[in-house]
Amino acid sequence: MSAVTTRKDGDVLVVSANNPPVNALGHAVRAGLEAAVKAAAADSGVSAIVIRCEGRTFFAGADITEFGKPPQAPGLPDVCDLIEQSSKPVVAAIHGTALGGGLEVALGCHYRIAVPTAKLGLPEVKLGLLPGAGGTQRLPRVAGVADALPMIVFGDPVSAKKAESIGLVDRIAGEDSLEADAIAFAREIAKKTPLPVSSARTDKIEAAKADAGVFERFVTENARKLRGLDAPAACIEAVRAAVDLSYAEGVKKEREVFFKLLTGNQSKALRHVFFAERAAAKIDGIPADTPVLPIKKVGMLGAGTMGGGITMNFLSAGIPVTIVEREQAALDRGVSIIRKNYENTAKKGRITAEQVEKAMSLLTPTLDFNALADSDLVIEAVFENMDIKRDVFRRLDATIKPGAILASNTSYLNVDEMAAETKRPESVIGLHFFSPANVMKLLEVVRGAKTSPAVLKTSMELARKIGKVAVVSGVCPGFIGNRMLSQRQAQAQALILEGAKPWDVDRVLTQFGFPMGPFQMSDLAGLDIGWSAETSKSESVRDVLCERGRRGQKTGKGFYDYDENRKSSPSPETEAIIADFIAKSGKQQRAVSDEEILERLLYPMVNEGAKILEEKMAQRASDIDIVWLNGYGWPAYTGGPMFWADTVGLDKIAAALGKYGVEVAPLLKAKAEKGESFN
Ligand code: 3H9
Repeated sequence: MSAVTTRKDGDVLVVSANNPPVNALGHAVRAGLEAAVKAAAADSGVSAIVIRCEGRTFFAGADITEFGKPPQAPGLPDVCDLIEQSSKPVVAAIHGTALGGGLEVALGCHYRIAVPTAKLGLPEVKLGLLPGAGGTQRLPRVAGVADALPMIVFGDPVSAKKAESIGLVDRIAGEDSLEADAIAFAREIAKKTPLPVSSARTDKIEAAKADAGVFERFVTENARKLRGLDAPAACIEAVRAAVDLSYAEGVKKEREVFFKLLTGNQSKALRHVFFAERAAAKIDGIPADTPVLPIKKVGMLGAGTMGGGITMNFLSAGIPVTIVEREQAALDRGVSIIRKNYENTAKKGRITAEQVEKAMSLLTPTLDFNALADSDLVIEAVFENMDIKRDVFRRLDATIKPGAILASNTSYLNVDEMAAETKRPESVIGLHFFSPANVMKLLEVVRGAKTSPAVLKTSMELARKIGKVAVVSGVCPGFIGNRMLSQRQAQAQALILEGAKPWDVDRVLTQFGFPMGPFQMSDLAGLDIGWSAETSKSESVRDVLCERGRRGQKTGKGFYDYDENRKSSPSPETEAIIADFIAKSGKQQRAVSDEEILERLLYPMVNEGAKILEEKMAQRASDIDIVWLNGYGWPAYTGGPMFWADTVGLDKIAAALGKYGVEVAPLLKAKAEKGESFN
């Protein structure tokens, strides 16, 4: 079937695109649109044109898979221009999501009609790009600079209603009568002259010219969000050109910047992330017809910080949860924290009071373990200790109905050992949520040796339902994320014992793009997690810090000193403690360069990632990237550790690891020697 077909409804030519799944504007679609508009021009029986899409959505953008390949005419900017130059009015009929190039096509049209549930946006910035088919020039002219700026710079879509209020949509159609309403609309405006041509409009540009501070204000207000990124700054620049320059000059500028961004590393990385996220949802080695088990009731064992956070994910998705604790006080505390979290979100206006009550009404707190019996899935979040976990799995196996999934939220321990305590190891899986579990996007789905395909597939589907980005991991200590983190932690400790200062280590990582470094992270989490005053023997810097009451932000001091506003400053006491350790070891403090800090923190992680791949603990290198991007704040514009390693060069990394005395993983070594990459 061809990507674009036409039919006549009286004097209206209805142009329909059909390019599943999202009607991306690939070459065949562009060529089809061009041919249809040209045919309409030549046909005296046509007085207006409707452009619409089959399937679930209006054009969701340019075809991202074509980027980086030789361009094939007609280009999207030319198609948009051709539509705009049509002497017969063109109406865009929008349903689903009109995104990127899709919205640019709609902006090239003279009129736009949308169903109430439609969303319209220019998300190119999320791919490290800017709209490259006139979007940065037409949207400000149609919707005004103040509304166009955030749409282009942040890339979030707006609703049809909002679009109507800013002049981006001319009319709202019936949800189920878009095509008919669009044809009626086209007939109505067919004789109206002159045609509204987006690129020729000046009214809203004049208004922006009168408000000289609009760009400066926007930059100042959003400085933090834009840190480190190339594309948002380029977007602002392009919109500024829409105000300062003619349309033709503005478009020239847009195109120039688009190609610069397209070939830059940030966009390559962000496009990698786009496809990596989608690849992560796919499970290797299970039959396509594997069933998904119904999960209508969840049981949660443990109402602590993790248990409560995990519970909220299900409540928010409308799935009832029975939560079990051993003591009433702990249960009450857990439930009240859940409520408080919801109420805080409501205070910020992100959910309504009714939604708070709806979520809470789905929660059944109890001290009775047997109340979990009819759950479809039980997740345990009890203390991280194998003996305790083993015991819990024995009890779960004896209590929970057959066929139900038994999951552990362990962040480190062997899921197969837990499964071995049950008579249904095929139903046992690891669901490793990250703290705070109601906020963090990542879920490591740990596939045990005997986990059944149905249990695995169900867990992945469930993750999507509760808004998580799930990655399949094999069973190994720390799974994918924490296993790599421990390499970084070990190097961070080693670095400060050679002379690097904790604040230098943190600074190098934040400059790289992490939200915080390892020592800031320790101070935030509390240095005394897993430390005990009774057994502490001043054996590590951490021991001594804790012994001296420096237990992190909560005590006003840790690696850093904190003022009453929790603002940190380097601590002379910490520095002295570290110097003491170095002196006792008989070594000399030395100056450690920023370059060495960065290489020693990140290269061993890549090395561990290579081992994880080799052992098949991760399905693909890009899954490792997704773990680090969503669970640990690795900056997306570098693509994640494995993609980043490719851009650095595996030979360079292997050589540096050798220099620092780290044994190079065989897979990394082999790839480096052959000049290969991970992705
Ligand atoms: C652009 O437009 C540049 C222009 O300004 C200038 C040009 C000169 N291309 O996300 P899903 C695939 S840049 C190719 O799971 P959902 C996707 O990989 C573009 N493929 O569905 C997946 O494949 P698979 C600006 C695409 O329902 C499948 O479709 N536009 C594209 O959860 C289903 O996707 C954007 O950035 C594409 N543009 O969400 C919008 N889009 O099944 C990007 C999707 O093999 N797209 N695929 O894994 C989206 O945000 C979501 O896909 C959407 C649907 C919200 C539309």
